Amino acid sequence: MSTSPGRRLHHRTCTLCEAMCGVTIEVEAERVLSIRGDKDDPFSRGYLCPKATALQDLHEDPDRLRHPVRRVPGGWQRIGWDEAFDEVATRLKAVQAQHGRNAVGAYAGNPNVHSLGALLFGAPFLRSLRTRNRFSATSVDQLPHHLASLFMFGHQLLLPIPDLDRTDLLLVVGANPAVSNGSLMSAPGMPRRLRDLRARGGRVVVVDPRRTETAALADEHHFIRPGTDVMLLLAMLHEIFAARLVAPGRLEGFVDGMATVERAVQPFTPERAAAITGVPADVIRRLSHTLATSKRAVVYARMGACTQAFGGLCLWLVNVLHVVTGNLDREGGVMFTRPALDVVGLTARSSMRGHHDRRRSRVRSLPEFGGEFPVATLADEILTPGPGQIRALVTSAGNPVLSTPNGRRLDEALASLEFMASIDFYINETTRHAHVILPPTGPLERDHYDVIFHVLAVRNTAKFSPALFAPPADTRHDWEILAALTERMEARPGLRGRWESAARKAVFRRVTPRHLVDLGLRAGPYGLRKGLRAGLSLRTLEQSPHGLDLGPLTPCLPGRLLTRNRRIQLAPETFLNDLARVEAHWSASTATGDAEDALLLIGRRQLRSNNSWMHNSQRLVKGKERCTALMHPDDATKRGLADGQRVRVSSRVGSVDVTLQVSDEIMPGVLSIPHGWGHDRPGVRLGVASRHAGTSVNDLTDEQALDVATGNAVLNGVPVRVEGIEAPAEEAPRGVTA
Ligand SMILES: Nc1nc2c(c(=O)[nH]1)N[C@H]1C(S)=C(S)[C@@H](COP(=O)(O)OP(=O)(O)OC[C@H]3O[C@@H](n4cnc5c(=O)[nH]c(N)nc54)[C@H](O)[C@@H]3O)O[C@H]1N2
Ligand SMILES: Nc1nc2c(c(=O)[nH]1)N[C@H]1C(S)=C(S)[C@@H](COP(=O)(O)OP(=O)(O)OC[C@H]3O[C@@H](n4cnc5c(=O)[nH]c(N)nc54)[C@H](O)[C@@H]3O)O[C@H]1N2
Ligand code: SF4
Ligand SMILES: [Mo]
Repeated sequence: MSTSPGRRLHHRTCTLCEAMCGVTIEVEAERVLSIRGDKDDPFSRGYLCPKATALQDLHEDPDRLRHPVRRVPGGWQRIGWDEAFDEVATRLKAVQAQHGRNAVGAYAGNPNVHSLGALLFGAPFLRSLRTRNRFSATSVDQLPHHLASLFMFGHQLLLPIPDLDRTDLLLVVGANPAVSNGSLMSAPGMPRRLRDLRARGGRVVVVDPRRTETAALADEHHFIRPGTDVMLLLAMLHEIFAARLVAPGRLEGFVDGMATVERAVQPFTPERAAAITGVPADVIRRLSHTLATSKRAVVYARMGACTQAFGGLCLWLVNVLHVVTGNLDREGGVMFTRPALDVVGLTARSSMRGHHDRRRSRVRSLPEFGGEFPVATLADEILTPGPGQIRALVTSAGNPVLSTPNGRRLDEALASLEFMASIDFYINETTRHAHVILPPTGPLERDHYDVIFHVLAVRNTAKFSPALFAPPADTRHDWEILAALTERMEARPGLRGRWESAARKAVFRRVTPRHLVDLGLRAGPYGLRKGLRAGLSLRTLEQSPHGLDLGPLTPCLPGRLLTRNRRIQLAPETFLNDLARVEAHWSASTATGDAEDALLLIGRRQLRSNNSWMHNSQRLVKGKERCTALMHPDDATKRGLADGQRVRVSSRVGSVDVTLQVSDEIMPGVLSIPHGWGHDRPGVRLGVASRHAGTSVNDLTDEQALDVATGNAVLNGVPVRVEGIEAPAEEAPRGVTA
């Protein structure tokens, strides 16, 4: 692509979701002229979704903070960086001096993983807080995936990644990659990849309570009652054992627990599963046989399967299915990546391998995972008096008021804190409670390398994105903010303390994210130490601005296993023991029956929305109203409700008013509302988002509902009731909000 004089082209990776699309940005001076898909990016090959252009909106957004602010009566006051850092550290230390270390809590949100600086400098900062009260978005997201990997393969990041481009069968359970563009499966251009899969004779089967955008690209779709996937997966295993279809192949040489699993799944027949899931027994049998007899097959389970009451069991069973059918570590099955910066290798002997249930949370006695407690109990820890109560909080790149269950209660809890600081560039539903906000530079103003998402990608590639724009005067990157706070939190009085902090300062001044990426690349599997040929370093990577292709995934077991005996653990105790809960759950709910008028609430991601924080882009929110409740026509008729009317949806924890959308794409008995909306709270400074406020589905989700085995939140399958709050409109008003 050529460009006229004065204009230049810049290539980088889009950091908004996990797909890692290559973008080509045309700029003139400090102005973005266009954002296009980079055809020369070996991974995304020109694909882009509509969110990429919002990188420009984010860059130019007048609501985005560039300087620290302090909350004062009636508004916010700009303050200097040093003053802000000093105030945060002093206030946190004062709270700890008075109430103990654990009186300070921390919450880390999703974009931390998309920011190189935040990812690399977040851990030392958290350590400097010396608190047990750590929380993150992991426990409203992928926690069960990590736990299953930790127990079965020995490292929380040894996540089996679908070999999407070579498989013959893709069974999608509770994921909508056509919209989300894949998660724990970075694969830009999902619609094309799914079409290619079918064009080469493969099949795509979707199991989902909604006929999704992914289902529209699939061969088959089956409705499943929310929260019942565990039964489906158990029955599939039952059938595979019963029909003697077990064929682990070469895996057999390093698998422990096969007989235990066979015994464990014995009681779960397809007939029993059919009654609970709504998926007919003959379909369950057929899917099991197809999976076991396909040459190369993948079961891909994501948010719908893991943010439910048996999320841990579901992700365990998915791994087991891959092992018993021989699809783990096989081309066209699921494999482990060989990333240029190999976080798994680098942390194999550290506590970052992962751990679980080393301690319990104070109020509800919930297990930690990786040193974090379930975020569903954050409000409890703030609101419940006693030693260890959280009285001050630091949030970083997170919006838990909109993203965690019973967000309304957390909203109230945050208002009661003695002190709160947020590292974030928006004043949103969460950060409006902060006393000090420290805004980092935006995504176009900093260097980027995907430390995590290359580990999760369907192909081994590597790409370094230098900053497009120099950061404006007197702004700070995420990592500079974190380093400055760490320095101050670690500072101790006395001569020795001063010496230590000078040493720390010297280190932080020299070590930048660039250095760390360079070190990581050199130490990695393609690094310099491999023979005499020039290997990968930051410099060689920078010579390939579109990114480097390092080839397809390749088998690597048993060599890469990190379990104690270097064998796959097919039957971890935590999961085996949890099967009793499955039995108890369904015998109890058959006995009592679900409340007659209850619907089961599920979520719904949307192409032009990104969790809670991209609604301030006019081009993403324009058009018809998106935050609607989807209901099946039969359920609407039963309640005398019509498309387009306002309804009140209530759960145990609260109620919200929302516009009804009647459609047979949703299963009868199920209601779907997207998350991340609800921008009409006082004090929020998001001009565009507030005009398209919507309502927060997490004012309905229940913080008491948890996958207790793992600590993950239940965001899908929440019982709700729906009633009309006004007469059906003559003409549906939906679509006039733009
Ligand atoms: N456009 C867009 N892309 C995104 C995001 C975004 O907000 N917007 N967010 C990013 C993030 S942080 C993540 S984690 C990923 C998530 O990526 P995905 O997991 O692919 O996204 P979801 O749309 O949440 O998909 C969950 C699916 O599960 C279904 N479901 C709900 N309950 C059940 C159930 O009980 N059983 C079954 N079988 N299915 C169920 C839902 O109908 C939905 O289709 O997406 C990422 N990409
Ligand atoms: N009901 C329901 N709830 C859900 C989900 C669901 O499917 N259903 N999905 C869950 C999932 S998968 C996720 S990942 C979570 C997300 O939950 P969170 O991570 O808590 O929330 P986000 O909406 O991603 O908010 C991100 C925040 O980071 C800020 N930010 C963006 N970029 C940067 C940056 O580079 N640096 C800093 N410091 N800040 C930045 C934004 O301004 C915003 O305030 O939501 C979860 N909640
Ligand atoms: S799918 Fe969209 S948001 Fe995700 S990386 Fe690609 S362009 Fe960015
Ligand atoms: Mo997520």
